[in-house]
Amino acid sequence: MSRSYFFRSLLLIAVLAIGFISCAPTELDNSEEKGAGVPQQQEYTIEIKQMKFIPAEITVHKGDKITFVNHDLVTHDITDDPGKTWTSSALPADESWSMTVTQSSNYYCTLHPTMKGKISVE
Ligand SMILES: [Cu+2]
Repeated sequence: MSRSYFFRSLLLIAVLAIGFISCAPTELDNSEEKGAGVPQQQEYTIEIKQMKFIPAEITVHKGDKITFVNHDLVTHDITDDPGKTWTSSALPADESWSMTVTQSSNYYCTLHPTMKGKISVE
């Protein structure tokens, strides 16, 4: 084996090794899903059944989406309590309504004020 051939081989191995090392952490990051970048929007469903919001209390992150589905035979609504700063308006049977959460809220149904729920933003 000549001296130059030996060094060329060594160089080739070094290049391959550097390539492998620089690739490896990227693959690790992808598999771990660190969530360090832009937060993903989570989607939640709150079902309205037998005059209740299910679940009645939910904890989400700002920007998450909540879809309310009315499984009852009667019309309900979902309205901020007590300020009424937002509302679904009337939600007939089998209809759904979605909102993007911006802040913690208590809410209720203006048609059946005993129906209450709570959204907490953590
Ligand atoms: Cu109602």
